[in-house]
Amino acid sequence: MNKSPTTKLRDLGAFGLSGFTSAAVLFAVAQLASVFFATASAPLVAMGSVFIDLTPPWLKDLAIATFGTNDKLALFISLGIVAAIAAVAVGVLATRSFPVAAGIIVVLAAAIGSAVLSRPATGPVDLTPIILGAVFSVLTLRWLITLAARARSLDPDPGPAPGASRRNFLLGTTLALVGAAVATGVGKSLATVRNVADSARSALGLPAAKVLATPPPVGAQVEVAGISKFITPNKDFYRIDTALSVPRIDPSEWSLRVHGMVEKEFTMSFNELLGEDLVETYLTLTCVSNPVGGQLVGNAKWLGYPLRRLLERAVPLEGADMVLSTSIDGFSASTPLEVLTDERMALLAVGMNGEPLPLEHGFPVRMVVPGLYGYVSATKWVVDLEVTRFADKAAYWTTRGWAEQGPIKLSSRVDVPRSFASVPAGKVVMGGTAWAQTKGISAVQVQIDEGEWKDAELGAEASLDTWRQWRYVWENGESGNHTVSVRAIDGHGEIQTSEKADPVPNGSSGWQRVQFSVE
Ligand SMILES: Nc1nc2c(c(=O)[nH]1)N[C@H]1C(S)=C(S)[C@@H](COP(=O)(O)O)O[C@H]1N2
Ligand SMILES: [Mo]
Repeated sequence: MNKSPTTKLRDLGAFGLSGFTSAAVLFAVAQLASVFFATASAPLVAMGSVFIDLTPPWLKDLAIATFGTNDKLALFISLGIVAAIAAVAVGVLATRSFPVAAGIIVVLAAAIGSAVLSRPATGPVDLTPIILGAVFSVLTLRWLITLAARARSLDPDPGPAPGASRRNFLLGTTLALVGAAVATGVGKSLATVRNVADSARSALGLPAAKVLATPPPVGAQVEVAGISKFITPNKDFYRIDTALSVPRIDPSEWSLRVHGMVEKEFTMSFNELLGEDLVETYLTLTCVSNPVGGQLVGNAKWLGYPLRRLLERAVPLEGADMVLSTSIDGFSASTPLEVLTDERMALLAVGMNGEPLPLEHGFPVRMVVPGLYGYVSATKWVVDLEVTRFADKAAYWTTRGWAEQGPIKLSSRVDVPRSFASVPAGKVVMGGTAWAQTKGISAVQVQIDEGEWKDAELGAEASLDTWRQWRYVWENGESGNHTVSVRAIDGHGEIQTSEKADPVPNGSSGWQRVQFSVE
């Protein structure tokens, strides 16, 4: 018996839909079950995390350049698309042989299972969600394939009413898809309810600092319409990390282990940490992936315990030159021991802008270190400090092609005018920011078109570790297209280099040049 092409297509569609639906069931069931296990027991989280760990630096950079801080959403969507295509293929394959299709689901589930097991802080019990997901998925596929076969237009034994069996198939598919959606929704709400970190954070009252930060002087915030805020609100603070799902740490269960090349190993609880003499400091954090003119930089008031004090207590041994800090989800950073013990205010931070750290910025405890890019210093959700040597250990990004040392490069940025902005003729007010943590900014200069470099006015200096805003008024903006370039001079008199460099391997450089037009 020969089938018409449309009938064949419709059959294929039905089987593809069965495959898609059973994959949706797999993810939904596993997602729901994962609420009761480690975060990384959820298939998408586990797969995504493995993918991120395998991402070469150029691809990470491209992802950030293309999607900015939506890079994680983009990853989830791509994973979803790949999974959907695979699922449709499995469904079509099931027409030939159900055991082979089921076998493929089992193999894929096993691969996801090994991704789950490869995450730090997961164990064999965390395989439960994917096992449940796979079982439900195979059962769903079996059921829908049977319904689809009955509904096949030219089935040798179509049963009494082919119309009715087609309806049954559609009903079954709808039921399974709705079930999957409900399971996902319930999983989401349960995860919120069970989020101990969230409730602990809301309940937490941070102690006052023993040493208060001097408030930024009046005039640190430069008044130019459209300029960035001198203090970045927590909700606007850039977020960069490898954590696909934000670690949820109950502070009462948090502890920090300090060990390695030290005379006295010790472990500190959250309450002990809060009992120490805490200090406040304003500090501008910067990401090594920040392109020239980029937004991966933010300035906040931090509350914490000086890492210097913590390390004094441990007494590092002769020959140690690095501290490897590790987070609960396996990220690590290697920071020169020297930097953590010299006079700068490197902190084990618990507070950000007067609040406990937001979950996505490291609750309950992270590091912040003046003068170093985040990837070599600012470990969020930190649980372990090992005093060691660069010769013996390597950190997360160092093993992925980024530089072992990451001092922040002297940089400046134009906030106003925005690229390709069109401004009224006459007085053109420009502004932006510049940073050289630990050295400070002594001057910012701007150049309009190919003109002379002119000094901008500087905002008041809050500290050497914070950025400094600038303002420049171009008195007679003439109609037409123009460019403005900016460069900074640090507190030691060094001029920002014009030499262009990409973020990989140790930070971007070059002068930002913005094109705009005067009406
Ligand atoms: N646990 C953990 N900490 C981390 C990272 C990470 O991926 N995981 N990324 C680092 C990087 S690259 C930067 S730039 C800063 C960013 O801190 P923020 O997200 O609070 O701005 O966190 C650092 N700390
Ligand atoms: Mo970063």
